[in-house]
Amino acid sequence: MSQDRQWNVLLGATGSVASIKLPMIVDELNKKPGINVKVVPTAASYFFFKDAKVNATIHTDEEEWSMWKKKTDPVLHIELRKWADIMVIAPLDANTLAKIANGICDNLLTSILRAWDTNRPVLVCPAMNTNMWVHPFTSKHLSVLEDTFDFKIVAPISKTLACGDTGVGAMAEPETIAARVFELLVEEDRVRNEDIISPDERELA
Ligand code: PCO
Repeated sequence: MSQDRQWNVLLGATGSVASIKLPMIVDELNKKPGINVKVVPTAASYFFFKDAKVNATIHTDEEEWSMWKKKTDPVLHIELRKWADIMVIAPLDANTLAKIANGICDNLLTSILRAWDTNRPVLVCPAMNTNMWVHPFTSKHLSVLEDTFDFKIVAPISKTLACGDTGVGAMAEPETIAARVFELLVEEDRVRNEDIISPDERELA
C-alpha cells in the first residue's frame, strides 16, 4: 500500500445520545494514516455535540439549502457522495435505521445514502436502548442493510445506557469503529487491485 494513499471518510451521525462520542470517533479516525474525515450529522445528532470541538468539517441540512441558489449550483448530497470512499454511520439510531432500510431520504445524510454508489462500502454502528435493540424491527431492518446492500455492521455493546438501564445497545467504542473503518478501506483496495491485475499477471506477481 502506498504511503501517499488517501481515503475520504464521510462520518454520518444520527439522534442517539451516543452522538456525544462523535468527536472521539473523529479523533480516532484522524490517528489513522491517510484518512480525511467530513461529518454529516442529522439535526437530532448535532444537538448532542454542537458545543464540542470536532476536528473535521461538519455539513448540516441547512448548508444543503443555503449553498443552492440556482439550477447550475452544486448539490451538497451529490458532492459529498462523490467525495466519499466510505460512509460510516456512528451512531445509527433506530429511526434512521428504519428510514434507510426503506429508502427514505428526508435530510442530508439519508439523501447521500439514497444516492450512494453501491460499490463503495458502508459501515453502520447502531446505538439505542436495549428494548429498541431487541425489538423485531431492528433485526428486520438490519438484515435489509446487510443482505440487500452488503452494509457492514459494528454491533452495539452491553453497558449502562443513558437512561440508567444496563444492557446491549451502547455504541461500540470509538477505537473499535475506527479500526474497522481502516480495515475495510485496506480490504477494499486489496480487492480492487486483484480485479485490476489479470490472472496471468497474478501468477507472475
Ligand atoms: C438510550 N440510548 C442510549 C444510546 C446508547 N448508549 C451508548 C452509551 C453512552 C455512554 O457510554 C450513552 C455513549 O451508553 O452508546 O443509551 C437509552 S435509554
